[in-house]
Amino acid sequence: MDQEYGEIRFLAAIFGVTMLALIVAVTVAFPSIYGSPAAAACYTEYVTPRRLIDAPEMTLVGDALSGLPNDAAWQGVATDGVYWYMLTSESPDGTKNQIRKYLISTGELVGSNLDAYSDNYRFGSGEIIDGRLYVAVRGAGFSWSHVVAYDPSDLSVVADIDIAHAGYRVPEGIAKHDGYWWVVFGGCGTFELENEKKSAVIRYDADWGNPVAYDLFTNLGSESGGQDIWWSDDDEIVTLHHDRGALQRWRWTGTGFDLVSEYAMPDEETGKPYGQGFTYLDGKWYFVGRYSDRLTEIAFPP
Ligand SMILES: [Ca+2]
Repeated sequence: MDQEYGEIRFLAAIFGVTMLALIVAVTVAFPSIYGSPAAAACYTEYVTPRRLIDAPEMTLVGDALSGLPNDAAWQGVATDGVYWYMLTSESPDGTKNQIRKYLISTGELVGSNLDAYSDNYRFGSGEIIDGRLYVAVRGAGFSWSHVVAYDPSDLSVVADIDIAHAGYRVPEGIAKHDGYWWVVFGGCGTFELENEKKSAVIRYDADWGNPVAYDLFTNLGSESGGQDIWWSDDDEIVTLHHDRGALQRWRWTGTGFDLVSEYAMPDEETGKPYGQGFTYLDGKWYFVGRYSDRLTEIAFPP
């Protein structure tokens, strides 16, 4: 009897060691199963939100557009200097993804695509880059992240690009800088771990290959993630954090982003801070007023 147990235990031990070796081998050979190393960190680590203490306040200057149709300014804005392109993922009639084009000089609505993408997905913000309107689009969960390009003249789809990167979700804004695409994501990790709000910037090659993730949450803690991105000056980006109601400047170090400074956003009329997409034109910053149906110029403090 004892000898039999001994053999069973020996075989069990051999089996265990073999399985362990197999798991290690598979993990090393196929790291993408668990996402990039940075993505893996999203799953395991909760970072306590850093408090926004004594941050300088951004200054409300005035509206560039107001009285927009309900929810037309829900997500983001892009511009080519002649037109504003207002992006929304909501509308009172239930249609999800809409683009409205306004002539900046007069504020006149000159074009729209009120069924710009499948209702199964949601627009984030976007920008005019290389003569196209690029919009970040998200699906539910982790596995679906796209960038969709529109022809600015008639707002028709000209390209639809899968940019999914394991562990990261909710692409919210797009920039192009130094020959790379830079997409800010609103979250990584799982909802269950309350890590869903960690934001990151993912860099892609010019052909959208070779994604490299740069987590921003190390500095910010876990809260609602990045809503838009803009490369400013030589080596800085600006991002905005939704529920946090704060704008951040980050300096590119060559290997990541260091937080330079943070600014508190003013409130919309509803009492909630401006916290969605934005754009930059002729030295001025413009933010969508999600709850107040407007586009507003807001300045950095002197
Ligand atoms: Ca934008």
